[in-house]
Parts: sequence; C-alpha cells; structure tokens
Amino acid sequence: MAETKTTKATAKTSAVKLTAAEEALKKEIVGKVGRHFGKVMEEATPHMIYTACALTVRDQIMEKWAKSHRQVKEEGSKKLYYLSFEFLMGRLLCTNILNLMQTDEYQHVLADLGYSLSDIAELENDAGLGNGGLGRLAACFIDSLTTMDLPAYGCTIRYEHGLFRQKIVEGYQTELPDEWLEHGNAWEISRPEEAVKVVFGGQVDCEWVDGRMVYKYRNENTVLAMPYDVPLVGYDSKIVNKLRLWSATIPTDVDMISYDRGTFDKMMEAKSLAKQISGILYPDDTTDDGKKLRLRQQYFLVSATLQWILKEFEERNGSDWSKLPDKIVIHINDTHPTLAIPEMMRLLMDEKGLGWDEAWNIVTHVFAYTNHTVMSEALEKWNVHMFREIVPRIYMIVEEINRRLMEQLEAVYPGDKGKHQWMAVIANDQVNMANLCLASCFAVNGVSKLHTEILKDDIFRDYYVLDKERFHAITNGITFRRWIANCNPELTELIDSKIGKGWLKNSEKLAELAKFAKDKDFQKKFDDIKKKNKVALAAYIKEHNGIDVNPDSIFDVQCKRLHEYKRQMMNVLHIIAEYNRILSDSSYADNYYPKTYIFGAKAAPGYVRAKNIIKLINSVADIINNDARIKDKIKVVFIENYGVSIAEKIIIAADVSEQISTAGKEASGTGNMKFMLNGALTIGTLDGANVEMLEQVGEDNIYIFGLKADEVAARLKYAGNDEVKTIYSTNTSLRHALEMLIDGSIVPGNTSIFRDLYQTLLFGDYGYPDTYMVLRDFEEYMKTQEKISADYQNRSKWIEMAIMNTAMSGFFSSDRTIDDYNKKIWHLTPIK
Ligand code: 26Q
Repeated sequence: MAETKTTKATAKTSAVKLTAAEEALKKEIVGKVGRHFGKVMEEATPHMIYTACALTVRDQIMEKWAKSHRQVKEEGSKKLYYLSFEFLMGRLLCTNILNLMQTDEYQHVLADLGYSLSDIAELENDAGLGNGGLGRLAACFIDSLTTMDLPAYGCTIRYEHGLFRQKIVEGYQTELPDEWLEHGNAWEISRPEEAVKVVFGGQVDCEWVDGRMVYKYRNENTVLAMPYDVPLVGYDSKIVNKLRLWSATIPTDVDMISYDRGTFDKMMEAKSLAKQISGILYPDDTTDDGKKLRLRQQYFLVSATLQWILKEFEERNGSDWSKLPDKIVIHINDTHPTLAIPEMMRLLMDEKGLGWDEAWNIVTHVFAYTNHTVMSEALEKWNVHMFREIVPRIYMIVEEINRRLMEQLEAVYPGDKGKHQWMAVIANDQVNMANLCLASCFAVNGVSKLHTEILKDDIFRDYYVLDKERFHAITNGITFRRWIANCNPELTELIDSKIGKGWLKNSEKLAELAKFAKDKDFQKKFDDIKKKNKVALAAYIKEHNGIDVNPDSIFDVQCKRLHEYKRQMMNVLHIIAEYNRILSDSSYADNYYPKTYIFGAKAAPGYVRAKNIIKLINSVADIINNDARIKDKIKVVFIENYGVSIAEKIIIAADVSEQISTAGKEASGTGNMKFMLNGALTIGTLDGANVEMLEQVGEDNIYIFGLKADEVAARLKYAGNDEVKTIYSTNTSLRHALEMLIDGSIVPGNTSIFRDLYQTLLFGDYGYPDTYMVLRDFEEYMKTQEKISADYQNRSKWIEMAIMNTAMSGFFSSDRTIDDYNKKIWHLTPIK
C-alpha cells in the first residue's frame, strides 16, 4: 500500500454544487462502496473509496470497450502486439480519469464526499512491473497508441512482485518484496476461458505419421497461463486497448483421482514451477537456477502470447496463414521476448502443419525488434545446454535457423569464419538473442539518432550492410498526458491559458509558447509554479528524509537506474569537490549559490559497485548536511524507492536535470525528456536523445559538456593511463575528492569501504582505468556547473531558458514516436 495516510477531511471541502452528471457519479461511487464492500459511506475506509472510484472508471471503460472491440473486428484492422518483459505503468486512476476527460467531475464528487482526488489516488500501489526506461517506454507507447486510436495490445507477465521495494538502511540499499497486489488490482479482469498451456523441458521424440513429422514430448512439465486484461483508454479517443498480463498456475486437469505418489509429487512440482514463473520480475540470475527461471519466464510469456495471437487470427481470418503479416505485427521490446520467433515457427509447423519455408516466410514478415542498449553485458546470450534443457523443441528450431543462416553467410562471405561466428545465432555454445532477431525480423530500430548510428556502424554493422533498408532510427518519446498534464496540472493550465488545449494531443503546438518566453507576467507565473512544486518536494523530503532543504536553492536532480555509465559517481565527486572548496576558499563560499542535490536510483541487487555508489551518496549526504561550517549551502538528498509515482513529484520540481552518461552508452534516455518538458535545464553529454534535445532547444538553452561518442570510443580502443595520470596530478580538487574516498573522511575512520570505487577509476578492473571517462570529463563538468550557478542567479534569463525548454519539447511526445513506428514499421490504420 502506498504510504501516504489519507484520512477523511473533517469538513466538507466542496464549495461547488454538483451537476446532474456529478450527482449520478456520486451515486455510483456510494453504490460501489455498498455493493463491493457492504459498507455505508460513514464506515468506508479511504482505500474502499479508492477502489469504488476505480471501479466506476472501469465500468465506463468497459462500456467503450465492447464498442471498440466490435469496431476493430468489423473493420478487420491490423493489430499490434507489443511484447515486453517490463511495463512500468505506475498508477492508473488519475490518468484514466484524465483520458476520459473527467478530472473535474471526480474532483468535485470526491470533494463533496469529503475527500480529495489526489489523496485518494495516492492510495493506489504503483504497478512497478519494470525497472527503468525500457519498461516506462512500453507504458508511454500503449498510452499513445490508444490515444491515436491504433489497435494494440501490450503483453507481459503478471509478476506477483514487481521490482523490489528499496529501503535504505544505514546508507545501504536493501531490497524488500514489492507487494503491489496486496489489495487486489481493481483494473484487471481475469479471463480463465482464454487460459493456455505452456510446456517446458522433457524430451522430444520425432515420428513420421501420415507423411509428416510429429513431435511428441516425454517427462515434460506443463503450466497453465492465465490471462488478466487491463483495459486502457487513450486521451479523448475512441478505442480501448488492453494490457494482457499472464499469470502462471497449474493446469486444472491434473489427475487427482489416481492419487498415487507420482502424480502428487508431479503436481507439487508443477505448482512450485508455476509459482516461480510469475513470481518476480528479474529473479537473481547469478546462479544457474536463477538463469533457468528467467529463461522459463521468457518462454512462458511468448508461448502464451503466441498461442493467443494465432487463435485470435484464426477465429477472424480462418487458416490462411499467409495473411498473417497483413493482419498482425509483433514488436519485440529488446531481446527478452525473442523466443517468440522460434515459438511461432513451432506453432505454425507442429500445430498448424505448415512446412519450414512457408512458416519462415510468414515469421520473417511479422516480427520487428527494438534494441535498447549497446552495453555488452546486457546483450543476452544463453548457454545451449541450458536452453536445450528448458525448451528442447525450440532449441531444435533455433538450430535449424542457424544452420540455414550459416549456409547463406557462406554464400555471401565464403570462408570468412570470423564473420560467420560473429553473426551466428549459435556460436561458442551460446544462443545469441540479438542475432536471432537480426536474422528473423523485418525491421530493426535504435531509440535515438546517435544510438542507431552506433548500431549501424558498430555492433550490428555486419547485418546492416547486408540489408540497410530494414534499419530505422526512431527517437523515443514520453506521453505528455502523464508527464505534464497529470503530474503538473498547474503548468498544464498555464500553458492552456496561453495556447489553448490542443497541444496535449498535438505536441508540436507547444512551440507557440516560445513567444511568451520573455513575457514578464508569463515568466512570473511559470516560476511561481516551479517554486510551488519545489516547496511540495521539500515537504516530501522533510517527511521522508528528515532533511530541511531550501526551496530557493537550485534543485539539481539525477534520478534514474544506478549504473556506472550513467555516472552518478561523477556527480558525487563534484559535490565533494564543491564542499571542499566552500570550506577552503572563503570568497568562493561567500558567492556560492545554495544547491540541493537530489538523487533517486535503484541498483540491480547483484551489482555490488552500484550499491556502493548508493552508500557513497548517502555517506556524503550525512557529512555535508550535518556540517555547520557550510551553513546549509549544499544539501544532498537520496530519495528512497525511486519509481514512477515519486518521479512525478521530483521531475516537476527540478531546476537542473543531470543527463551525464558517458557518450555512446545511453541509448536514448527518456527521463531527460520529462525534465525538459517541465522546464528544467539539462546539463548533459552529447549522448542518446540529448543530441536531439540540443537540436530542438538550441545551444543557448542547454548545458552540453564532455567527450563525444567517437572520442570516448577512441580512448577505449587503447589501454593506457597516461591521460588519467596527468589528470590526477594536475587537477587538485579532483585528486582531493578522490583521496577522500580512501582516507576515512567520508565514513569517519573507514578507509576500505570505498576503495573499490577509487580503484576502478584510477586503475580499472583489467588494468584499464576510468572506463566511463569520469576523470576525463570531470573538469568540464565542473566548469559547466559553475556556469549554471552563475546563470541561475539571472532569474529572468533562467526562466526564459526554462520556458524555451518546455516550448521546444514537442518533438519528444511519444505520439510522434508512435507515428514514426507506424509509418516506418507497423502500418496500422486508426479505427474510424
Ligand atoms: C538482460 C539480461 C539479463 C537480465 C536482464 C537484462 C536486462 C533487463 C533490462 C537488460 C536491460 C534492461 C533494461 C534496459 C533499459 O531500460 N534500457 C533503456 O531503455 C530506454 C528506452 O529505450 C532508453 O531510453 C535508455 O537509454 C536505456 O538505457
């Protein structure tokens, strides 16, 4: 349960007389409380009120749903299935109400009942079925698809536990289970009639029967995939789409009558397998058992989804499978759902009786793949022995795909064994999932211009040169409905008052705001809203961290997954350097404009170094926040359990957005766009979508620094630490900050705790120092920060720049991204 305590307002806050429609809505809500919980309003808990509201919203969506379903069917529309292991939806009550255009109505009715909509909405647990950008992107996409009336389904696992809940204990991250379903999920509808079986393991025997190969399984394990549908409405749109969540359970037809030991044991085994499969997002995969579980999760999602897709197709179009590519497109969000490709081959051949060539011709026109990372450790590879053990029939198909691929490559590059290996689906006893996508998908895309260039020039180069047409650059985007309308209603209203409401659906219109950037009255209103949001965040920080922060200080924010390439480390080293300078240089101290550094980040539970960086941030915070000598000029805050809902509060209160990844490493970033939209200025490298932000907003309105992607790549080619040595010996403030990591001044008396962090920067893991260019970029970062502090004090100029950021962020709407995907890849038609 979300932690905010909501009690009924003692006096009615409503001053508004309800309209007839609002009276009817009120009756509905009161009725739900009675029918659903058997309570009268006086006895209802705030959580019951939340559920009652959600159910009234759901009813309205369901009415639209039936109609939309019929229409999609009648129009015979092509459909998109977006397969993703993550859907980071956050809360749904307010976005659904906004999308139904009923925010005022719900606000009035709840006020009349003595509650506030925003307090009630806080009671919803975040659907945190994801970890970062990739999962949130999926959630933004489904909102945009629906808003644009395009028929689409999101497909994922109904994890019992989403990403862990982070609790900071003595500065360290600890992980607690996320209990998002503890009070049920008001949005989902279970569909037991559409459950399907998914088969794992065992042995596969081949037999010729009536001139055709039949595959029979022995000693296999079967789980039942149970679908739960969450209907989704778009903003002021006709269609209702859905997110389908698959939950694993045991098949109900287990023979319990012959209750012999073997059956019982098998049932218990199946039960435990099922429980694990949809138990948790990202099980610990440092062990073989953990890896196997993750592979089972992958097969579970794709097998269930593919069976459903083919069944739907067959019901609508009969069994002319050659029509499949005209009627459906399946998008693979990173390589995690790649097994969908061989699974479709299996279903078409083994179940529907197609031959290899016929099936392959269909499959290679149905799947599209997005890559989200160039980091080698995130490019999935599976050990062939494990793969064969878990999904034996799928392994046979992957082997055949690889065999045919090798034949083709031999024809194109005769004898070039190195290239064959590099491009192979199976090589060195591993199944290479990205290569499986590259060998099978009709479209491949990167998520920003720069990222796509890197894919084409570097990691996917050999595939690119063989077929350039398939590769697309499609820059990510964010839904403006959640990332401004919902989370920053006052700014939304201010913008509406100047340029009308159209921009929420037609984001390019935001540019019209530019002409007010110098308008003093508009500047004041814009700044007042930022200040109000900062005051609210300061209150949150006081409540949760017990730290007083000054809302007039510069709120400098870095919130994102914790990773070395994102360089939270550079940010902390810089804070230490500023702190040292305030203590040692009185004229610097006198002129120092107060700053509040805000961090939010989860580290992967097995990523020890990332967890140490969290400890470092918290330890630096302890030292600085409690040092009277710096007179509260710097505050450092680590906000626990960063996720969608807290992001909505932080982003709108930021003055400065830290987007400081090592150039070439951040595929796109989407947090960067959310901050820009809400009028924060970016300090960033030329990486990912920052490059395009610069293009949109112009160099006067963004703070760019640091090595470029090609300069980083050049340095990574040659081991050698001359550059690092020179920096260490010449940059005294950096050296001093680094030394403090190991001289016991950050955790008093402890000289070992941050030694690994020190060591990796200066000497590296394999004798190659500073892999992420923290030291190389430090000086320029520091100078850029100084410029920001100076510029911030020219208030009018700063607010003008902030307004320009909001105004020029229209390009980053996910509606534009979806339009790009649709024109280049999916070719869906909006329902009429
Ligand atoms: C891989 C192998 C084994 C286990 C887990 C994984 C794994 C899981 C999740 C690898 C990567 C992810 C998530 C990646 C991610 O969130 N990438 C981000 O995607 C955003 C949307 O495109 C981009 O904006 C970010 O730049 C990118 O980091």
